[in-house]
Amino acid sequence: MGRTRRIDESGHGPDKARNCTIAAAFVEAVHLSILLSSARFETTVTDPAHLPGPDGDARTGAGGISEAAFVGRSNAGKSSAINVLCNRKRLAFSSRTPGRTQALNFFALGPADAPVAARLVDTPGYGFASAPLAVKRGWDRLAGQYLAQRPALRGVVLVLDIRRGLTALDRELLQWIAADVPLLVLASKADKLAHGQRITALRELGTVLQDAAGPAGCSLLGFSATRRLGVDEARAVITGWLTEDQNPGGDAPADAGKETEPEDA
Ligand SMILES: Nc1nc2c(ncn2[C@@H]2O[C@H](COP(=O)(O)OP(=O)(O)OP(=O)(O)O)[C@@H](O)[C@H]2O)c(=O)[nH]1
Ligand SMILES: [Mg+2]
Repeated sequence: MGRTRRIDESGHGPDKARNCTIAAAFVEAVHLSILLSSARFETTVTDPAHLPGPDGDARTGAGGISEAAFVGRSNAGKSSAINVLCNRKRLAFSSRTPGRTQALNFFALGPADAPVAARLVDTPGYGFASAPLAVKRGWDRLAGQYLAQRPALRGVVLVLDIRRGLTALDRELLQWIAADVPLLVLASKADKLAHGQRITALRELGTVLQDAAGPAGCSLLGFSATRRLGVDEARAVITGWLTEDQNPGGDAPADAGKETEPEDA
């Protein structure tokens, strides 16, 4: 049973120590954005046999290159989220045409002149009505297999439209994710809702996710690529996943992707 942690959209602490908190948060945000800002396109994969390596230990992935995958319904905002998190305009292609991303797109992280330090993976959106059956089967074969069997996978970012909530297809998607892989849910397009509606939607989602998320835990964030809501908090969680192996018990947030205490604004 997953426990859901909601992170305050503002990311700021109590007013008393406000200046200090903002300064510390700023330094932390800059630090965390460095790894993601180094993102560059690495490869497109349409056949699971061609996934990039090296993958470290075949069973545990230890010693391999850590990966974080972005999943969600078509048009939910996955590619837009990758772009804003990496502080880039067109790293991953966002589109008004549903189903635009029909492959796994790998983005390498870390210094360009050094071996790849970590990866982000943009997956094909699911659930667009006009998809032929062959495309739907192709999703299972490619993204489904990748999610279920990739030892390098350190975390999954589920992007959903805050106005739709967790749909039946999102629930199906959650079944593909291995039990020990943590989840970050970005309730995206939060700019489309007024503040009060946003809080209500997040509260409802938090409740639903407590039952739906796996045992590795789940974090929930209100998110907007256009208004840059939740960006620093999402970076902290994802960078924590990707740097965990290099820095056990170090800078990464100890509770990233795990915790509890729903908090309301
Ligand atoms: N208002 C608003 N629009 C957004 C946001 N994020 C994405 N969009 C828009 O939603 C549409 C789809 O965004 P994408 O990032 O391409 O979505 P996707 O999930 O990658 O879609 P597929 O690749 O087809 O699965 C685009 O027109 C984006 O500009 C957001 O936070 N707010
Ligand atoms: Mg896309």
